[in-house]
Amino acid sequence: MNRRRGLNHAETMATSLSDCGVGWVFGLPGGEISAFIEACRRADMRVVLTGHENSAALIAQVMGQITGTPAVCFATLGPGATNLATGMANAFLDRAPLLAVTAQIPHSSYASLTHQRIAVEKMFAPITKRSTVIGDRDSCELVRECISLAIEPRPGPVMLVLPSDVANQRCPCSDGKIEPSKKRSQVQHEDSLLRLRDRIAHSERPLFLIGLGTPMVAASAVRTLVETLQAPFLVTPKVKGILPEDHPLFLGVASGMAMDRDILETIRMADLIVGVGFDPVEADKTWFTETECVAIDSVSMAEGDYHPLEAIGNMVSLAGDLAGFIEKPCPWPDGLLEERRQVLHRVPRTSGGSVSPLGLIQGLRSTFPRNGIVTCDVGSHKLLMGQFWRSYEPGTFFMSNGLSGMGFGIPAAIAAQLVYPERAVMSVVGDGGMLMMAHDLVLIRELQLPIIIVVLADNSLSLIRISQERRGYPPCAVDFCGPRFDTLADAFGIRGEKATTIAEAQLAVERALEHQTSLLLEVPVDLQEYYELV
Ligand SMILES: Cc1ncc(C[n+]2csc(CCOP(=O)(O)OP(=O)(O)O)c2C)c(N)n1
Repeated sequence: MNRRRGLNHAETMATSLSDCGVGWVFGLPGGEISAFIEACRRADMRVVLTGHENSAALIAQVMGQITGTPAVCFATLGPGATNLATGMANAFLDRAPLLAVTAQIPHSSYASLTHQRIAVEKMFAPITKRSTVIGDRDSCELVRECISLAIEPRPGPVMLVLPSDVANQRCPCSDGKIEPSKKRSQVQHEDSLLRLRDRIAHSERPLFLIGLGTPMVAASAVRTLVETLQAPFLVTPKVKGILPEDHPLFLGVASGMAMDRDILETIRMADLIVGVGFDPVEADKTWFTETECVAIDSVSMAEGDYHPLEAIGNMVSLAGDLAGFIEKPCPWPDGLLEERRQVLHRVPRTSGGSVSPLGLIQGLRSTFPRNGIVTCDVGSHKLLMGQFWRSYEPGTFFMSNGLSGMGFGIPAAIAAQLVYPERAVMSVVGDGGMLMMAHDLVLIRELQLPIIIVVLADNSLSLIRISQERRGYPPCAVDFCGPRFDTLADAFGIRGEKATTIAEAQLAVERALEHQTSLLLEVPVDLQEYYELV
C-alpha cells in the first residue's frame, strides 16, 4: 500500500521533502502558500518565519552548504517570489544547494487574473538549475529529482512553483515504491590525470589555487597533494580554512580581496596554476588568460576565457591519485616563498580618531576560538576579512563571493548557529549591510541564538565611496547617518554594546562567548584605512 495515495500536491511535496531529510523550512507567507506551510508543519519540519524572503533563501542555502542536505525557502506569489530573487541568485553563483517553493495564482484563473501575476518559473529560470510549475505529474518524484539536482555538482538552487488550487488537488501517485534518486556515477579520467601530472612535472614553479568546488571531505587529500608537491597554495574566499592558513605553504587569498595586486603578482610568478575545485565565478579578473592552468574538479569549469587542462571526477580520489602520481616535489625557492608571504603583512593604521578595521579584525581573531565560525557581509570589510581573517578549519568561514550580495552575513550566521548550537558564531558586517538586514535580529532573539554581530560603523557604503572617488567622482549617495546600533539592539531585546577601542571590543566578545549570549557590538572604524588596503 502506497502511503502517499490520496495526498494532495502540498502534502506530497512536504512528505517527500521530509523523507529526503529536509528538516528546516524558512520563509514569509501569503495566503496562497498556506496549504504548503500546513503540510510542512504536519510533516514535522521546523517552519520558521523570516523578516524578508531574501533572508529565508540565504539561511536555507548556507544550511544546505554546511549539511549537504538542502533546506527549503518559501514565499508567496508575486511580491513574495520576487523578493526571493537575490537569495536565489546568490545560491546560483555561490554554488549552494537550495530548494525554493513559491505560490502562484490558481491555475484555473491564470489566464484571466492579472493581479499579482508574475510568470515566476520564467523569471527564475536564468538563476536556477531548474524552475518548474507543480501540477501535471507526481510531486514526490519531482521533489526527489529536484533535491538530487540541487546537490549534484555544481550545486545550486531549484525553484518549484505551486499554484494555490493545485496545492489542494490530489497528486497523481506512481504506484511503485519510489527509490531515492541515485547520484550520478562519477567517472574518473585517469588519462587526463596522467596528462595533468606530466604538465606539472614540466613546471618549475607550480602554484595551487584551491577553490569553492573543493568539498570539505577532500581537505585531507588536498593537503597530502599540496605537501607532496611542496608547491605553495592560494585559496579563494569561499573555501577559506580548507587548509590551515598558518601552513608554511600558504600564500594568501585570491580573487579580489585586499592586497589583490600582490596576489596577482604571486600568480604571475608561477609558471603553472594547479586549480583544485577552482571556479572562475569567484575571480573578478581574468588573470587566467595569461597563465597556464591545469585543474581537478568534479565538473568541468571551462567557460569564457578559462580553459584549463582538466581531470574530472571524485575530488577525494582525484587529489589522492594525483598525489600518488607525483614523482618529485617542486618547491619554490625559499627566499621567494618568504618574500611572497611577507608581502601580505600589514600593520594596522594607528592615526585617526576611530578604530583601525584591520587592527579590529586581528584583535577579534585572537579572541575568537580557532574552530569558531565567522561570516561576513559585502563591502570594504569583506575584502579585509577575506585576506586578513585567519581560517584554520574547513567550513569555518562564509561569505558571498559569486554574487557578492550585501545582506549575506547575518543570515549565514543564523544558519551556522542553527546547525552548530554549541559552536561560537560571529558575523562581521558593515553598517550598510546591518541596516539592510536589521529584521534578522527578531529571528536571532526568537530562536535565542548566541550569535555575535560586530558592526564596523563608518556611516558610509565605504566600498562604493572609494570606487566613486577612484573613478574621479565626488562621493554621492554613499554616506548616511547611521543609528546607535547598541540601542537598536536593545529595542530588539538583544544585548547591544559600543566599543571605541580594540581592547573594549575584545572584552565584549569574550563576555558574550563566556555567557553564550547574543551580542550586537558597534565599533566605529576609520574608513581611511580601507583606501590603503582595498
Ligand atoms: C544587494 C546589494 N546592493 C548593492 C551592492 C553594491 N555594494 C557592494 S559593497 C557596498 C557597500 C556596503 O556598505 P557597508 O555594508 O557599510 O560595508 P563597508 O563597505 O562600509 O564595509 C555596496 C552598496 C551589493 N553588492 N549588493
